[in-house]
Amino acid sequence: MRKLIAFLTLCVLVCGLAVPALAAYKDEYKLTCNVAAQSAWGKGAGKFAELVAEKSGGKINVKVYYSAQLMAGKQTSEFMIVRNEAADFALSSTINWSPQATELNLFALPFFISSQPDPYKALDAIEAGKAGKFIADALQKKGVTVLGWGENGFRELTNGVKPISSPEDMAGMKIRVVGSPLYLDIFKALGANPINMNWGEAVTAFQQGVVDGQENPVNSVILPYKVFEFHKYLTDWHYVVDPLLYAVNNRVWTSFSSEDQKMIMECVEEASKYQKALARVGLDGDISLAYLKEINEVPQVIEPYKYLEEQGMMITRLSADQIKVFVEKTKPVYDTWKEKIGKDLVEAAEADMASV
Ligand code: X2X
Repeated sequence: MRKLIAFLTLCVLVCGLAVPALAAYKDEYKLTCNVAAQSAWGKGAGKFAELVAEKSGGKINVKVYYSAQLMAGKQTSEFMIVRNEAADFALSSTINWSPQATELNLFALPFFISSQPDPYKALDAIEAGKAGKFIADALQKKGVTVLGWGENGFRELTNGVKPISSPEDMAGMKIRVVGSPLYLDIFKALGANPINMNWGEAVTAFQQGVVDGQENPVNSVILPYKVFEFHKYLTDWHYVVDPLLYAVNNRVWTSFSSEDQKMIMECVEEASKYQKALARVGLDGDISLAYLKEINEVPQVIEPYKYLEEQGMMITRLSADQIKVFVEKTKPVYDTWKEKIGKDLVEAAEADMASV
């Protein structure tokens, strides 16, 4: 009997030690992505998976599930999926995770970041600064580790009815938005009729004229999804920005060796630089174009607005006075949401932006 116990104890010890090492790595790591592979966003997800496969010598296999496959189209449940490990990794929009992580609404405070002298620099400063760390800490407490930032982009308004240069032009207009309370509040404050809809159904809704308009970034969404085929008018108002997060489930992250964690971080850094450049090309002067030239990844369209005009779109560029009217109309929403997001975070972001 003693021998048996000794033998069993030995088995438990040996297995106990051996199991984590054997079971640590999965055959496939699922990465969730809300959009299609051909978008700037989708390409950033694909690049990350490619780099990890290459740098790990095939040991770590990240498979990208595009177009919201892992969440049956319901984009605002994506955070739960990563938290519950139904997905291991994500390249996700801050909007889609904002219902579960209030801090992420920071980027959707109307005209908060776009009112800075250089909105791209301001955004980078937030991501790299105190506010970015605050957000990463908050997400980690909820079960998800932020590895780096990507970008969907500043969101512009398109519609199929008429040019919009003032809130009055939007009166009663049905505008598709993500199911995020802050977006609903903004469009209600502007007098429009916001309709909450998943992106997976939105393009059909544009085609069928179920809604009059929508808002999304030019390079990441309006171009690859050919929104110009349904909407002739674009208002270039940059009212909010949508950063992306390269993220991983906490348990999955700690299951990697420290060397592999380091390697994965390097992949995120490289993929994120490439992805952000695709999201910004033609919108940030020559900065992103120069980088894409350097890495030999210049996309077909490098002047997005010129391209959209060639497709028959009419672009409305707002003057400072016209923007002011939108800012004033949305001020009550800004004030309410500053409280909800937390003054500390908003003030940290202000300090980060002031540092550039
Ligand atoms: O649904 C959208 O508008 C999109 C594609 O931009 C996001 O996933 C936030």
